[in-house]
Amino acid sequence: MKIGIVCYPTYGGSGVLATELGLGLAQRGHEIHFITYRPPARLVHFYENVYYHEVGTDDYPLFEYTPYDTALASKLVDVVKYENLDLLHVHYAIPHAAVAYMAKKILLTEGRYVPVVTTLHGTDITLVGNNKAFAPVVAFSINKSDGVTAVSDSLRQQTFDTFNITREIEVIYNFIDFKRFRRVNKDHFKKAIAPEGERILVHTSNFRKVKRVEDVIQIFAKVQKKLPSKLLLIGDGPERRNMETLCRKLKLCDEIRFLGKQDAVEELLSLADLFLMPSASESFGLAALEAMACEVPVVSSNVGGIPEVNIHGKTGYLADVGDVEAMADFAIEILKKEETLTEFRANALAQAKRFDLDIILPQYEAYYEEVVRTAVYPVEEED
Ligand code: GMT
Repeated sequence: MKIGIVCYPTYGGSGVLATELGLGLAQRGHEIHFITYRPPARLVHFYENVYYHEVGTDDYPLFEYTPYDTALASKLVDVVKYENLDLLHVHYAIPHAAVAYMAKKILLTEGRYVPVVTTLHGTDITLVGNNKAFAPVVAFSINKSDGVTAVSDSLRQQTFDTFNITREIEVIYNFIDFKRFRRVNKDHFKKAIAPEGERILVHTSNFRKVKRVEDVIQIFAKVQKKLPSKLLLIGDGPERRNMETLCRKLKLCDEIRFLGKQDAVEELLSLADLFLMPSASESFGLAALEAMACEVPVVSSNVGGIPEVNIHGKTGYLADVGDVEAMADFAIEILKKEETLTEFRANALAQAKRFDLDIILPQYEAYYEEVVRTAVYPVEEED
C-alpha cells in the first residue's frame, strides 16, 4: 500500500512509534510518506520506500500563530493526489485527525476518497484532548475517522469515558523492534558509571510534569541509602532545571547523571538494573517497554495502560501515583539479591516479546486492509 503517515517529529512516544511503524512497513514492501514539519527524530538514514514531505509555513505579520493546520491540510491534499496514496494514518489526534478530515473533504470535491486511520496515543485524550479548547473537535474528528486505534485497552476505555464516541476503537498495542532494543555488552560503559559495581537505575522521559521526575529522584534517594547505586536521567524538558536543583539540595549530584537527549538509548538501557516510571498518567509507557526489551525490570505507577505492560510481581512492581515509599521498597526488593534481579530480568524480556514488531505490524496491515475495504464513500453526506 501507499501510506501517508502524519506525526510529531519530536522525541515524544507518538512520533517515535509512528516513525518505527513507517520504517517497519517500508521494510515489508509498503511505500511510506512521512508528512510533518521536520524530519522525525528517528528518521536518520536513507531508507528504500520511504519519502519525507515537509510542511512549510510562512510567517506573515498578521499571524500571531502561524496556521500550521491549514498548511498541513494543503500538504495532505497535495501528497495524496500526486503520490496516489491509498490511506492516511495520523498519529496523535490533535490537530492531525481534524486536519486529515479537512483534507479528505477537499479531496472529495475532486471525486477522490482517501480513508483516514487515527491512532490515539495518550495525552491527546487524557491531558490535552479533554481540555475545553479542543474537546469538540477531538470527538468529532475521532468519529469521522475511517478507522481509530488506541495503544492500550485503558486508553480505549478512557476515550469512551471522556467523549461521546459513536464508533468502535481497535486496540493495537505499541511495539518494540528487537533488532535495535536488546541487551548488549557495554561493560566498559558500566565500569565508567558504576566503578564499584553499584546498581544502575534509569529513567527516560521528556521531563514534563506528568512524568513526575521528582518522584524518580526521591525514590532513588531512598534506594541509595540502602544499596550502593547510581541514577541515569535520560531526556530533557521543562522540569530539568528544577530536577538539577533538587539533586543539589539532596546532595546527590555525584550519584545522579543528567545525560540529556540520547539517540542510542538502547546502549544505556543495556547498563541498567532497574527502570523507574512513576508517571501521573501514561497510556502505554513505551519507554518502559524499551527497557524491558533490554532485560530491565520496571518499578512504575499503576496508572493508565502501564499495568498492561508491566506485570506486578513478575516484570517489576506497580504502586499508586506518588507513593515513593512503596516504589523505593519495591526497587530495593528487586535489586538486593542477584537471583531476584535475574528472575525479573528474564520475565521482563519474556513480556516484552509479546509486543514484538513482527507480531504487531501485521495487526496494523490487517487493520488498514479492513479500513480500505469497508470505508464508505460518503456520497450523501452533506458539506
Ligand atoms: O509521554 C509523552 O508525554 C509523549 C506522548 C506522545 O504522544 O508523544 O506519549 C504518549 O504516547 C506514547 C506512545 O504511544 C505512550 O507510550 C505514552 O504512554 C503516552 N504518554 C502519556 O500517556 C502520558
